[in-house]
Amino acid sequence: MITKYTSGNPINTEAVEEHFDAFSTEEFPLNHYIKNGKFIFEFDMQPDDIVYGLGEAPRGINKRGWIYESCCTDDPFHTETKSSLYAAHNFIMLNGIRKFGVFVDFPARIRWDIGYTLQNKTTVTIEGTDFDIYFITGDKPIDIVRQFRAAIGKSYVPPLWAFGYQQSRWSYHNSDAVDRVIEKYNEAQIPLDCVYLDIDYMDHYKDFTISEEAFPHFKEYVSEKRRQGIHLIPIIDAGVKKEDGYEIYEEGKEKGYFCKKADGSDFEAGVWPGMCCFPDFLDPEVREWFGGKYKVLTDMGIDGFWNDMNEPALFYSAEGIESALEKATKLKGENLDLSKFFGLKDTFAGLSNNQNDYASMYHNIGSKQVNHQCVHNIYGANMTKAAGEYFAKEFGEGKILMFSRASYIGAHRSSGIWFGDNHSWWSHILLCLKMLPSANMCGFLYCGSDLGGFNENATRDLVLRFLALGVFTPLMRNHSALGTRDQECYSFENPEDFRDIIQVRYRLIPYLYNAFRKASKNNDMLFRPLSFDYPDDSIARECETQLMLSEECMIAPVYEQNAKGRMVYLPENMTFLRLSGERVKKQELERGVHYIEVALNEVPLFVKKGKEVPLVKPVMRTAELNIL
Ligand code: MIG
Repeated sequence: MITKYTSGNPINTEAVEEHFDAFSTEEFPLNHYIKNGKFIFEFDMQPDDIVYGLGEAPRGINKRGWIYESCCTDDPFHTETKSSLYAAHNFIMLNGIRKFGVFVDFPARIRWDIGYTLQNKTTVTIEGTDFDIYFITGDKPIDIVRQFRAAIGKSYVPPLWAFGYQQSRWSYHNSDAVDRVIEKYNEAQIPLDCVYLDIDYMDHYKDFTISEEAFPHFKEYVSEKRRQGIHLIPIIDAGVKKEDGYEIYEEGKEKGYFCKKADGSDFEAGVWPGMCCFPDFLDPEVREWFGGKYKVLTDMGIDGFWNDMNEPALFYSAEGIESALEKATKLKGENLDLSKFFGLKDTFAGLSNNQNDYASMYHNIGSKQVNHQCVHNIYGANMTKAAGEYFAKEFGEGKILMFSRASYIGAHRSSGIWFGDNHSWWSHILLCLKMLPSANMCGFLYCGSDLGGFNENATRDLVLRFLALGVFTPLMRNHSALGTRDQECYSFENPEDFRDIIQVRYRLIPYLYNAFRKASKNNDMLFRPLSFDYPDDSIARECETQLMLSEECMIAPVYEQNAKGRMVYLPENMTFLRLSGERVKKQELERGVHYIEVALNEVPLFVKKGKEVPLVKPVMRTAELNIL
């Protein structure tokens, strides 16, 4: 059962679709109080209780033992000591003798102290008093998730080809570079469906423009690639370059579509193109305008997008630079002692994503000026909604691939997400695994990490192991940062090993796509923690390195370097499959702990007794799969 409680005058985030009559928060069943204008609620936990939730967030599947913050943040260091990533997914669930879920529908900051200050207490601080809060009860965790998911509406389903293997890098600078990627994949006979265009395809990083020099005759080029079975997926950034004569900027300025400063002038901050203005996506008219701009690219045959920098990321503001330079000038010629030196360093480092800049940005909501900090966490979601609304109107559901970096619950209806700028670290294989079920609880089914890791240099074995997990993630994309070691499969010795892994993906696509659609239709999770399925099994309850996949499978990727395999726990008897290219090795394993060997070119998969997973012949493009 779901009960809604309303406090004050909440901003409508459109996260929840279903209608509920609201009660006053005075009746909210968890202990709560208001302090310094913040609404605080808390609950006790038994030592063995699990707390799930928060979607795309650092640390474990069990969120206990840390403070998290809902605050969409462009932070490329996903270390375990961070409190936020790019998303605000305000849903948590207690699983113990008591079971309940809580969704806090509030677009500004929330602090989740889940057993950090006091081991057995969760304290949630909502930074305001205007919000809706939903309290969800059920017998089992999955019941709670299904009810919540039914309330927030069906998850986005991408086209089938979005389940193909995708290659990205910041950046393939021109059409020759893109052609080379496709050729190399063809040469190595490694399947591929998409190649990504990062910011350099644009003319001076201006949204909805194409650099003529880098991609001459873009429309013809796109259709030529399509004839080769390849979809090109361009990036769209939230900031619009401030430049006289640039149509989008001129229109936005004239119609007053950009976020404002307190004095009514356009808010500006520096991002890739230099000074930018930021469309006020919270205004439906602005969404319609900006969403319609995607037509520039869909008219050229583009049918997939990734929306970036929409937390929004702000590198600097003119005011910030000015005061930093002033500070630096004052220090000129001085003996910089420790505090002065580090103060100076911090001043410059602190220019990006600075709270003072967010605080000077305003939105227009129903003709009221609302400070950005009050709605920060729905900005990116509304950028994505702008595009989603346009695509749905123009093409119908499920035709366009789209995923976003920033998100809020509700955006799961129109788009997927990717988990942003991770690192080529072994620990980030597990971070990806742990975010999958958490994101699924919040409605985000189409998701995945930058396979092989975005920042820093990857090793061959890391990319292979990462891909072996990526075989199962709906978004299977290898992406890496400018300046890092080449990370395409053919860049390493023995590309056949990579082919073996990626072919397994193509063998599984009909199964995975079907499981995905079922999960969307039934408000189900594609990935579940083992504790969902084996509630009385204490080892399963603790397991954070394996997941249940749909109704049939369990996955357990190898996540350590130089390991020939890993320990795995089977909560019941299962068939262990080692899949590699078209080869399948089968082994029956009993319930219990096993050491399994997995070669670098193998994908481990566990199938429950009495269940079947169909495998098809691998192909080079999803279009050859002959399904649907
Ligand atoms: O500040 O467009 O997360 O995937 O390659 C970096 C360049 C901006 C961040 C994205 C990343 C992308 C990169 N972008």
